[in-house]
Amino acid sequence: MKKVSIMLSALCLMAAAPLASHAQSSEFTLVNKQPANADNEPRPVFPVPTERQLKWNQTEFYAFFHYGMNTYTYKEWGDGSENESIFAPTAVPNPRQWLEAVKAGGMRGGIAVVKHHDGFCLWPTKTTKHNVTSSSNANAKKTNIPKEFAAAAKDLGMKYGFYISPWDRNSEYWGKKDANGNYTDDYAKKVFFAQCAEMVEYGADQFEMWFDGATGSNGYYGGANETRSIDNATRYYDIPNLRDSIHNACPNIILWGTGGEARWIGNEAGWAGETCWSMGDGTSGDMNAWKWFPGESDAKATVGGWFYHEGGKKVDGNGNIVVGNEGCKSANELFKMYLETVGRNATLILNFPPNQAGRLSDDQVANLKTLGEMLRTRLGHDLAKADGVKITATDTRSAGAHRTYDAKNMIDGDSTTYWACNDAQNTAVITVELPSVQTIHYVALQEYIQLGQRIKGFTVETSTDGKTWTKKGGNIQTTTVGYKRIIPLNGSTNNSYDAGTQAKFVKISITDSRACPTLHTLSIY
Ligand code: FUL
Repeated sequence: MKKVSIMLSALCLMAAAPLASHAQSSEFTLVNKQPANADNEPRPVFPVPTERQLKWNQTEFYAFFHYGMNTYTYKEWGDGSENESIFAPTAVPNPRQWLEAVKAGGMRGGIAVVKHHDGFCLWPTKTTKHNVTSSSNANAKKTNIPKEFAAAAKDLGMKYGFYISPWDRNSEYWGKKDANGNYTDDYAKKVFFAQCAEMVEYGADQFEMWFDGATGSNGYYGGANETRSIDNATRYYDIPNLRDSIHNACPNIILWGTGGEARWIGNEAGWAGETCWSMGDGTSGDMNAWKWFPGESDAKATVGGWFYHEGGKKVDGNGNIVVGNEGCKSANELFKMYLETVGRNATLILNFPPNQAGRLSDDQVANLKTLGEMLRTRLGHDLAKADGVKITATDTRSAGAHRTYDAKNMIDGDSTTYWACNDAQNTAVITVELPSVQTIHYVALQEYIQLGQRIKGFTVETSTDGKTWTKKGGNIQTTTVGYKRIIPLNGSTNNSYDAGTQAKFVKISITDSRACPTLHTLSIY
């Protein structure tokens, strides 16, 4: 394995370089020198995504795997005092089986929890004894989740990343203060940075590192058994430095949540707002926010907790084990979540918890197969890409030296070519003509977000003859598009796959946009 390390010392060299002296910069004037625009590309509407945010968005649908100490204690949050031998897998955990199952479910990657709030590390870390090697169980000693997970993902051609809980209820250093009442940096330096660096060693091609936002409560804390909290997670974990270091080692990684590069969608129920900007916060974002901050929806594919609790057992508020709910949500429910997240300009990270044998249960695997088939049947065959399809737009930007902005760029299967209007043209009508009347269920649109998220309003209509048009999408707000928007033509995400609509023509009218609209893909299913 190529050793990639985060060099803490290098961070010290990042102090601001001295600025050029004013005496030398007398030629500095406010002349607006725009670079030549030979391709006549539209000017970006800021903010725009970074290259790594763009790549991350393309992952769209990926899995979460909550596995660890809690799998054996029936808890959702361990307090960090758990004896390591409680972690006793009945077989060596098999991350390859997890990834194969979610791949069949239509997912492009996954994120494995390698340390939850209880601080127990699912790899042989040098940072704490509270890890797999300290368990007396033979299968635990052979466990190395990040290593096996990364290897399997690479082999299966999937994206991968890790969840490392910043909050650590086992560590003596977490939330510790010095004699003056100031937080020490021991936890950030000795534990958290070091653990992130160990993760980085498992692969430079990770796509996301997941830092949740929990900021403390009671815990073991090295035996102190007290309540601790922190006041500012970004400062306490020194996130700006950590982020730069990780980016240096893993150029395509984005740091989720506390890491500041993608946002929580505001609920764990698997839905984003029908209006959803990649800026701002929460379910809908904010068109006027300054920073590109795309939404990710974290949701559970099972009823019950994030962790698998054999037999539905869970620990109640009094510390007693009771039998709760467990089992899979139906594939239909998961498909609805997909429409309401991936179909609304967010990504979906869907949790599948491995059991005490370190495997996904047979019912989860079967459910994933059903979901994968549903996705392939319903959204796997784009009718707009068939031979003989015609597409026109009421406005087409003038071509540049190496680029055209023709409507056909939306159906060429190439996400680097796009249709755009001329400047100051914020509305347009796009019409697609299929070779014959067909049964259709969904229309999907994708903006060329490299130039910013622009579209503020659109409508979808269909026709069999190109003369009589019917508005589609029911009462769904057809406002934003963003990275991807999928409109069920019957207006229901709940029961979107009915007998369908008969149509030869599909018309998209863009009714409002922050600047001339762009679209790289229009799909019909
Ligand atoms: C939260 C945690 O507190 C939960 O246990 C779970 O891991 C969820 C995905 O993130 O912040």
